[in-house]
Amino acid sequence: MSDKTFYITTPIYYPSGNLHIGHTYTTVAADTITRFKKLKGYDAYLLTGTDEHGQKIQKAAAAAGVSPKEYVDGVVAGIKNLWDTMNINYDQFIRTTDPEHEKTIQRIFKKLYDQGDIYKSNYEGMYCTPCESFWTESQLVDGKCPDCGRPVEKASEEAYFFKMSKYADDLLKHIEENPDFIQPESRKNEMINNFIKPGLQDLCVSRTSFSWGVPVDFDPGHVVYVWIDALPNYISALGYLNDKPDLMNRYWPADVHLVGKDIIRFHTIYWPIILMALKLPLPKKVYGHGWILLKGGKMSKSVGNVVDPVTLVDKYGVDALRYHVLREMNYGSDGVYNEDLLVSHINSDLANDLGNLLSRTLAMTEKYFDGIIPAEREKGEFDDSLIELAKKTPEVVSEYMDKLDFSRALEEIWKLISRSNKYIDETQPWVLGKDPEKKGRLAQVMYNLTECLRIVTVLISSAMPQTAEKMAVQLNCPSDCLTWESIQKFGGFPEGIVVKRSEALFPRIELNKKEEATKE
Ligand code: ME8
Repeated sequence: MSDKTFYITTPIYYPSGNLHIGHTYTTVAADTITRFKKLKGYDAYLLTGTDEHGQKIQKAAAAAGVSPKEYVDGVVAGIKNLWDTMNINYDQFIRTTDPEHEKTIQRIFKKLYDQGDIYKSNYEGMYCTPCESFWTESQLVDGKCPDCGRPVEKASEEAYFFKMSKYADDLLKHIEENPDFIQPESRKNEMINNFIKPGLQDLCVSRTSFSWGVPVDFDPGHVVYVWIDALPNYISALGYLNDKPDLMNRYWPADVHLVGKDIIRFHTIYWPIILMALKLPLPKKVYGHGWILLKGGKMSKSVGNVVDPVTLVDKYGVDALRYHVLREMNYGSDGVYNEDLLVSHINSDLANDLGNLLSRTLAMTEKYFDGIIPAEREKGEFDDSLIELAKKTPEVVSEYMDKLDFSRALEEIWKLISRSNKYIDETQPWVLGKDPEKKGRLAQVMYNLTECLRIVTVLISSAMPQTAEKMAVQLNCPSDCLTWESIQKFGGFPEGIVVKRSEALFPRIELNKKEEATKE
């Protein structure tokens, strides 16, 4: 096993309804970087999962007439299917209802209580009696309960609190001394100026008004509340405070917590403070990506304006959707989802640029050389600039991948694809093919193109694993020519290989097919 480790996590999602294209983006991005790190020889570990406790779930289950556990089991099965559909190669799926997680949470709670970081007090808020829910002033809609619209009244309940303020100075110091800790940079300034510097409130970490949660074992009636149950999933999954801490020793601290900007505050303030209290090292980076927006604003389960990834995969295929979300979301900014953009990515980038490059190259190799490029080759004009680009692309892609700038990484791969297509126009193999004297030159042209396709296959394999597999089959490339090391030099496509052209990688989407998808 490699001694270079890489541990990355996604948020654990609420199983309060089916997940949408926004959750899909985060998880596809995490899967892509994990696959890329594995390609580069890292022992990479991807954790995802579900955040299953809380009043909302308890109520949804009651409304459905089932127990909370039955309710979440059903939703979680659907989420696991979604990740299979999206080709997500996670190493572990953690559920906050896993008994091991629950035990760890109880141990963490007790430890923090014993050392004086958690204390008992009263939680005050606005209470809706029919819904049995506490709300903060800011959550109210027109001064009424945001769930049912009925009046609320001031109330208080006994609760435990976590001493956040005690660690504020240490946190600020850590953030300032570790410029990579919060990414992108703009989010760092927001956290410091809007939240840490104005002063941190102690955090309410238990409730008595509902029961669907991890019980506080030394104080029956209290359940652990939200973030202190959810955030430690990143270490409970590794066996923290249980008798098998091997994964913890191997992978902690995490290299990246990948989250959306909606929860960056919890990951860069609450979570590091919990870790400081536990005397554990902090994650190396928390990366808060932007939102996928629909025309009307952020997609959300509660607003109901969601885009179902499974429908899109059925229509367009998994890699088209993976490519689209990764390409569309620029580093740190929001991206807009619409089906026209997805279709235009498929038709132009995938079918025209990539698909045509493969099919034209293989068709010509078959036509002129029965599928085997001869070893007698003659160098010529245009070769050098293509080869130069092919040689430097892997490193440039790697730099963007490490920054988690997937859009730019793909853009760099597509520069090589476009350059290869241009090389076909420049060298005009169909003209060379007519002249028996030019056989050697034609062989070199086909070799260079096939070699670029091999490099592209390796480079896209993390973002689009299924397409890379199909390309490898058509190129008939043995697996030792599909490694990261093998694309560090130009000329690794083996001699004597018979290429095998088959169906198009991405059939063009005709307008009427797209309209059918939109109608649903
Ligand atoms: O917040 N665009 O769960 P959640 C991009 N359980 N990403 C989006 C998105 C959108 N429109 N909508 C959701 C929770 N996401 C907690 C997390 S972690 C210890 C606990 C993604 O189901 C994005 O990653 O609401 C966001 O942070 C996450 O889903 C929120 O998922």
